[in-house]
Amino acid sequence: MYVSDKAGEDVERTAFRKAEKKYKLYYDDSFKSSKKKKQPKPVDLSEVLDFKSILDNYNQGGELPVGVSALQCGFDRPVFSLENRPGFYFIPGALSVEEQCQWIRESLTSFPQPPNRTNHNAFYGPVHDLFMAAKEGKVLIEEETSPGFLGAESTSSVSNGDAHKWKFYEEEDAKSIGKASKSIPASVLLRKLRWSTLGLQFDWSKRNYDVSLPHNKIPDALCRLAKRMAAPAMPMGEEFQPEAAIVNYFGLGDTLGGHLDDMEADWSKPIVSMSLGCKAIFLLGGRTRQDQPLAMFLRSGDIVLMAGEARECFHGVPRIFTDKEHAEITPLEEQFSHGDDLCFLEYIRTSRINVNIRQVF
Ligand SMILES: O=C(O)CCC(=O)C(=O)O
Repeated sequence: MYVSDKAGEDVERTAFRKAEKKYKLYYDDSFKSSKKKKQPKPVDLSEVLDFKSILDNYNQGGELPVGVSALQCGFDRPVFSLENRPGFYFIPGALSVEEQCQWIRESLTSFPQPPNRTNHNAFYGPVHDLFMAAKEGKVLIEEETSPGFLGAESTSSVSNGDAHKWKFYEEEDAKSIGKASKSIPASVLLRKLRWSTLGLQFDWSKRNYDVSLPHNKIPDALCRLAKRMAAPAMPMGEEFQPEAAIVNYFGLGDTLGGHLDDMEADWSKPIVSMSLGCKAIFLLGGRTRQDQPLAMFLRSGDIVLMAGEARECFHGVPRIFTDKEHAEITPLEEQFSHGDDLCFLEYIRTSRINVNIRQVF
């Protein structure tokens, strides 16, 4: 079945869709009948732009590939732009490993905390301390309307705003409650976490910012980072004002379909987008899905800025790599290999996080 999002536009046949299909994760059928672990189908990555090797080559005095320029903007590290995509900037390895670890911790522990909304809100209501609950093996259980329905002591409670309440229970207590109630392990819920929103809350159903929803300001440290990183893409003499951020969580096989980010008032201000965890492929298209997109790798610590004309370009993430060879997260694994950090290691080994920060007005 072909999906059409604009009259006359057959999305399935567009250049953007074809590129998405080219890079998407498919499994090798030859493993279906065998007992061996299923293997991803090999994909030709020869056309994927690699800013890490562009940077290495540039640092050694080598030439830049045709169409790629290094910005002369007095920034403290190389910033690359693309001649045929004005307003798009790539800062390879912008974050140190320590900074990456800090943002991974925040993305899993504090960013999904209410009043920030996540994809789980619609069904479960605001969920507190999900990462901790997953670490402790807790289970989220639905409680009937009448208070005291559940005998066991719950550890925290959530509500989706209607008659149903959900509470985290210790695994042992969950067993005694039995199968009569709906339940879901916190670890499963964590794996199903797809997005959270910071600052002004984005309403996906209306595709708009709902300023009436309760929200906290963007955390100061994230504000400072975004202001610093946005500088190469900012109009002369202006400072980026972070007002909202969307955090995307990707697990094995997850993708982000081609889209535009067009709900902010002033497109001269960039979206500051940071990558954490497993390597991904990013597609940067043109104004329509018919335009041939450019594919590029996004690694942990890379920052992308999209401002001006680039704000009108379709973009998406058709693939994340979770296998040892391609994920390229060894420095993170080393950093997270002790004590309390092991839970982050377990998560990030098969995941990618993207934090994109926006000036809304
Ligand atoms: O995950 C990424 O790098 C891109 C995220 C993105 O395009 C978005 O949230 O609009």
